[in-house]
Amino acid sequence: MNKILVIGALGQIGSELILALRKKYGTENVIAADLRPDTNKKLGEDGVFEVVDVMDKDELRNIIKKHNIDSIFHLAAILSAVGEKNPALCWNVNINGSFNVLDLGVELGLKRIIIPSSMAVWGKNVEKENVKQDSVLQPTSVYGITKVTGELICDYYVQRFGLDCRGLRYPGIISHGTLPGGGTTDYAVDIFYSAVKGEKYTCFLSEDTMLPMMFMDDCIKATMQLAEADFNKLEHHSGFNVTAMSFTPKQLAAEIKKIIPDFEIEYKPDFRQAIADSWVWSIDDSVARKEWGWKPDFDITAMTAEMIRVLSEKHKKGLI
Ligand code: NAD
Ligand code: AKB
Repeated sequence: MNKILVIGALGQIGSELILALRKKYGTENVIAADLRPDTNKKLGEDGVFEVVDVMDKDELRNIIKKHNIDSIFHLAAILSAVGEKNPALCWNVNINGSFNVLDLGVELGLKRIIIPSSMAVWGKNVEKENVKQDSVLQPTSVYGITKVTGELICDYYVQRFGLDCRGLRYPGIISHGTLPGGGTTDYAVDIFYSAVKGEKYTCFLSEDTMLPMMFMDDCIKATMQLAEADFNKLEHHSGFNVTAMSFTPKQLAAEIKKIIPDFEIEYKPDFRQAIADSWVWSIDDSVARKEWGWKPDFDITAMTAEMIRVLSEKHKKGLI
């Protein structure tokens, strides 16, 4: 990868991935792009930022050519909760956007494309615990349906055109940088903002809703590791299972209370409960461990300590 384009660069994952990529490949070699302008110069200060709608194929082609891009991290997407409220938008962005990226990958002879998938690919008729790499994919959320379709079309481009396309099924990603963009696992980030501010948190999932999760540092590590893996050694391509931990809101609250004993939580499940109930409880990521050496660093205790440490500092400085 010599010249990289990150689409969806202002999002929860993109805003941190771009920093890691610029550190490794050089700021001038990593171009940020998003539908939204970088109004507070979050990413544009040190490097190039382009405004682009991934559904506008001609404009995307112009940007790829203008910067001699050879690799793309395509992170632009509509997540599960926003997707349930606007299925057509979710379909258009997630399916047509990915299709444009893949098609331009073939047309312009790009070296590598990374498109994340999600644990939302699972739904009906699948084991809830330690779900396997090649288990049944029957999601019930529109977001999950777009993610399964995205995986299948990536694999089609690998087989049909020899395009180097890769992806990971992220669990819920927990971070202290950029707020999440409208998913079902967002509670596991929001809860920390309330905790460090001394506020009671109202959780939109019930206390016993078990979901797989991962701290952002591990998410970046996994993404970079897969992106740099030897293509010839990969037996799978578009949807590697990865995970780091699984917990319920009640278990996370208990972990927070170990550091902030006065922390309080109440539960008022909303429409996101049905999405969470359709998902699995834990993931078997042994295939990623075998094919490209995946291993997480953060468990629930280490993640909680780091989230509270960083967000407490931000709160003291009046930044949140
Ligand atoms: P996000 O919602 O935080 O960010 C997505 C970014 O894409 C936003 O900045 C948005 O402005 C941009 N975008 C939306 N529509 C666009 C368009 N038409 N053209 C260009 N840009 C557009 O999402 P994220 O959490 O950073 O997720 C990145 C990827 O990882 C997605 O594919 C998502 O499905 C996947 N994923 C995320 C999580 C998670 O917990 N964050 C978990 C599983 C999978
Ligand atoms: C969401 O909740 O929609 C995302 C995801 C697990 O894909 N965080």
